[in-house]
Amino acid sequence: MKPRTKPKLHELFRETKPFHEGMLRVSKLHTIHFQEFGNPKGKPICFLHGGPGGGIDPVYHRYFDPKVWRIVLHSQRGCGKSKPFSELRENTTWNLVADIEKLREELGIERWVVFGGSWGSTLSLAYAQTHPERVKALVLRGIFLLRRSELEWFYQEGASHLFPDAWESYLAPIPPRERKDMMKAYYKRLTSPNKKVRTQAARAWSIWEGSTSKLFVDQELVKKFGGGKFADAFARIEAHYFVNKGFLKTDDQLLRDAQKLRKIPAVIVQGRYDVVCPMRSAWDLHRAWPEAKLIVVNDSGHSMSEPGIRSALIEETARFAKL
Ligand code: STX
Repeated sequence: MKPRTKPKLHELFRETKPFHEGMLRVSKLHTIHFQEFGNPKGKPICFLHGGPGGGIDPVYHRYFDPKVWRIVLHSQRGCGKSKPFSELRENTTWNLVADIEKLREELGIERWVVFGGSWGSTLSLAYAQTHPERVKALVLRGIFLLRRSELEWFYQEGASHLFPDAWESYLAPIPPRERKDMMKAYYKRLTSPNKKVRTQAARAWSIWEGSTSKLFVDQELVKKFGGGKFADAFARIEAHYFVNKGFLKTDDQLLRDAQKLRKIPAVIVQGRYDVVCPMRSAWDLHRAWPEAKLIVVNDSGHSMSEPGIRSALIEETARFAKL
């Protein structure tokens, strides 16, 4: 781990309009929405959003210099403008990995840098471990390996000790007798035919994550997470992936398969006070894959918008522009 003696602050790049946008049919059921920003002749970079179920946001392209990069974003199955919205059928990690390949081929891109935080880091690892020859470099933030211990920390007990106030609202929709397995109890409600039950559960689940994502609670973020439409896909898709153990073969699959990545240049950006995806996972990944440079941002939590995280991501991504 390299100590960051004097971290520099970097501002986001200016907002630009996409030069290409479309819908790509990836199965009989699913069509995904994608956008391309920046320089059509630039270096391709694939942005993988979080959740799963978070969708793309207008701020995401602003982490990349539009003169240098051809920035490709898409909303994964069931979220953002992808259709059908909030759909859980045919929605697994390996479906999403296959979709990334379909999008790459559709756009005529040979190899690209892959950038992902939180669930985006999980999906980046799964993609790069399946198609290492397609990945020039990896920029990973807020590492999430989807291990049982990580899920329990955030959804069952752990983070509850740091945010007992927000935790009360997360517990509220679940009766005490069902609280032994919160993910299961939430999944049941999130897939309920009763719309009121589903909406109430989606809001509470999403607000819990929105309340804990930053070092200082950001009411705007909490509001966004509690918004009806966003919350529905975010909560349902997350809970679906988590009760299904991320569709991984073993608990430590993504960590063990890190050895497949050892020739790929990589950087891990991790907030020291990340409560959603605690640093333990970034550390374990760095131990399994010492070639990946670990940057610990000492004054940050989970969100990519934290000034220290944003700055490190901008600085480190720029280094990969020569590849
Ligand atoms: N989920 C963490 C995650 O991937 C356990 C995540 N948290 N917030 C987000 O993603 C968005 C900012 C994309 C909504």
